[in-house]
Amino acid sequence: MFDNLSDKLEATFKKLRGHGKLSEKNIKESMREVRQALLEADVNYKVARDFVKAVEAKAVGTIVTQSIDPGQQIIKIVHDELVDLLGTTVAPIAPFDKQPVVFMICGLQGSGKTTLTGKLALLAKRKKKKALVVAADIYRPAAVKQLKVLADSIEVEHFHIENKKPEEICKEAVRYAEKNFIDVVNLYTAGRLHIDDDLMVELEQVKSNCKPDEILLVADSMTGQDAVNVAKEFHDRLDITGVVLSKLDGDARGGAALSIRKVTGCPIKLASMGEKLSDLEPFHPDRLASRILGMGDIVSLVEKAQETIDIKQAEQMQEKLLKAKFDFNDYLSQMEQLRKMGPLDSIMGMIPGMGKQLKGLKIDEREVDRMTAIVKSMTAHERRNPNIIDGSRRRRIAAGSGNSIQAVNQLLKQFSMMKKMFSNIGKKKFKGLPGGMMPF
Ligand SMILES: Nc1nc2c(ncn2[C@@H]2O[C@H](COP(=O)(O)OP(=O)(O)OP(=O)(O)O)[C@@H](O)[C@H]2O)c(=O)[nH]1
Ligand SMILES: [Mg+2]
Repeated sequence: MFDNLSDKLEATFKKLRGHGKLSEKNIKESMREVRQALLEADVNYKVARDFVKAVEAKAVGTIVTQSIDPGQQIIKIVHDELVDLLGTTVAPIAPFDKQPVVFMICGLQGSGKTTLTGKLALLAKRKKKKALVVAADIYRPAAVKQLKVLADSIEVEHFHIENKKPEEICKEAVRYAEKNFIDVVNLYTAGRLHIDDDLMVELEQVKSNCKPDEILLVADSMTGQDAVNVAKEFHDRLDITGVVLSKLDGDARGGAALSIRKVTGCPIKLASMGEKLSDLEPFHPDRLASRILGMGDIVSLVEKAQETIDIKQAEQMQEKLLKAKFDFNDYLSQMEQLRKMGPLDSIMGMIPGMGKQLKGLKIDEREVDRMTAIVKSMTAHERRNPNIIDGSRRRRIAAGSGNSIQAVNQLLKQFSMMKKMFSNIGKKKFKGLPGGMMPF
């Protein structure tokens, strides 16, 4: 999903990481690239322009503050703006709390209306509600049949009347639902290839006859800005209550998703993520933003790091690590910093590029406790000069910390290996780690 956009943004942020600090110049350059990436993803040009302006203003504002890493700082700002663009919070659909709740489903031909009608019916069914699907497309008998097959497959009641107008079919359907204790009515309306006045008049009549609780427009996210224009016109005529983005599982470029709310002012409520009827999700602006940025939970990591890590100290630590000058005192303070941030394995999973490698790997906190105890049994002199720790010192440390000599040996071995590793690794490799965290 949105792969091209993700790649472009990632390349921009990577470049920024190469700079030591944010400056107006490198922010401007990056923002030009971000704007280009958005336009290539078919985002509405005004939306792209305003977006970049907002990010730039915020980024310039952070120049003066000490940043953890310029790339990450910008990612955080871009992420927040993306969330804002996509709607900030989840916009829920009408609850199934009265008899009947009426959903009107509209959209152009092929947008995914039939599929969504089935998905909503299945959702209701799973919540132990009685659902009804109503075929109000009188132009194509095949459409009525298709919906009937779908309804049968999930054992949901199907409603249609021959030789009646769509607005009459819908009105009858709601009346039927009221009499038969049906909880959720899904009105499937006809689509057109293009928006035309006849269609809009028909839909307006359905609306006025049925007073739907929700008028959902299905917008095909593969069609980019066309979907946005369609949504705008539907909204102008029908005052739709929500957009459903369909085919978000495909290789959509992102334009529709990123522009539609800003341009129409109408919330995206649901995301249709596949052809299967169970592939329906509430639309989460924050999750989509994270996915676009391909950064896993980097945002929460930066937030956590900002809250808990002493930046200056972390930077000094990074220096020491890379010069392989760190000792057991540094080791202890790193452990403390990490601990402040929460469970270690969740932290590791949040580090970009580490998530995948460490999937399934659990860091044993007891192991960390043990190592900490061993270090604490060392004298100050030993901590600063690990190479003086000979056999008798090892025995003393083991006894003092309640561990075996093997455990002490193991820690010392790991420590010296880590030191060696750091002296071999160029500074570049660990630029991305927030606050010079120890990558174990
Ligand atoms: N991958 C994917 N395919 C979808 C999704 N939603 C719908 N489709 C497919 O898109 C095609 C059109 O979907 P329909 O639900 O028939 O669309 P419609 O708006 O009812 O189309 P018409 O009745 O022809 O106007 C079908 O092949 C669906 O299987 C989705 O979220 N993901
Ligand atoms: Mg259909």
